[in-house]
Amino acid sequence: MENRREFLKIACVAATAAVLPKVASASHFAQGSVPPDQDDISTGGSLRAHATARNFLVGCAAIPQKFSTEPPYAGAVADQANILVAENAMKWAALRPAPDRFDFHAADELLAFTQAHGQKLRGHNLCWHESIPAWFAGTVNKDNARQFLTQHIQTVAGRYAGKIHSWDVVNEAVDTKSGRPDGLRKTPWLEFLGPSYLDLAYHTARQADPTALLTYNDYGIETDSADDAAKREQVLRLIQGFKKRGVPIDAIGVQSHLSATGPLPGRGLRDFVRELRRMNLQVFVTELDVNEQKLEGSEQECDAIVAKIYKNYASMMLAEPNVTALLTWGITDRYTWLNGPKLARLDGRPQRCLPLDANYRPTPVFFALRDAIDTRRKAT
Ligand code: 9MR
Repeated sequence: MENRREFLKIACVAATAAVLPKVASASHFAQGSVPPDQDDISTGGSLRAHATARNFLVGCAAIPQKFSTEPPYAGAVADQANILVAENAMKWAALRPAPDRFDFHAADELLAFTQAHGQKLRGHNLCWHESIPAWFAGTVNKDNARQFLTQHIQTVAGRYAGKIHSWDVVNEAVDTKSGRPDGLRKTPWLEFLGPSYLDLAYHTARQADPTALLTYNDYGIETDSADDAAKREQVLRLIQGFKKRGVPIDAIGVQSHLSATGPLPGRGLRDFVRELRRMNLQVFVTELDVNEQKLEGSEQECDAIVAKIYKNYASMMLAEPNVTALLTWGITDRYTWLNGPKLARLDGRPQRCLPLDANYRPTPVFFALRDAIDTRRKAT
């Protein structure tokens, strides 16, 4: 195993050097030092190096199955991130092939990768209404739901205890359109266990891994639209309830799936982040990307608009001291859910929504993000 890892490490660096002539390998900056002219990418300057020099966490969602089959992918993920999260490998659907069986293969591979490359790892997620295995519907019910939820959290969070930066314990539990006064989403967990399933999940996670930062992660809370403002309010109420009841919560994940043609984040989110700071909570930008599906214009024009949204958004968030991590939902346009069947651009061009394009070359998003990271004060 050790040899394989060593080989992978070397292969990754070599592949990256070959494919990414403009972006230097993170190994050049292993000590966190940044080259003198950070704007000259021909002399290096990965997102990782810039973030590390500022004690900031930058990273992306990763697909561990690609590490061994696609060295440039592994190289990019190693070079650009000091924190990773599994795009899918730690979800119930991936970990639970059968009610009585766990499969940690891909999740373990991701952990090994982060350890080999000196990166942190986020856990995503322990409790969600999506990505549930097919057997769930016919197996989990009112009588055994508590047992299933606690056993899952104990087993998964327990297995990785001490090795995870933060766990998205519950994902997307709020739905202001559910018609419920408490704004909770109607999910199987709510149906079987009532609202207390949330407290149960967080208490169980804390017990299973006392060192991971316990996070509540949600979307639709970013912009100044009335819908997003209402959902922020509801999330805040949920978190205030946690605090009041002594439920362990350390951070909020703001997913940040933005739209180039929709409302944009602004003062509402900034005030929300500040309110969370007063409550002693960290904030992570957990799944940043910009959907340009309906954006008209040439590739260059669209790139510029998308990059500007990244720059403004990341700069706004990084100006808040309790925002301590930013992850994009993928590293390369080659693998993004936004190029999936329902979200592809209407004109048939691929979306260019991530720091590296489909051939692992830096896009304007890369530079926008790096500039935003540079607005954070350097660690001394
Ligand atoms: O990008 C993920 C996609 O590959 C999966 O099919 C999908 C369902 O598990 O989840 C996507 O990631 C979602 C994340 O887990 C939670 N927030 C929204 C993300 C995009 O849908």
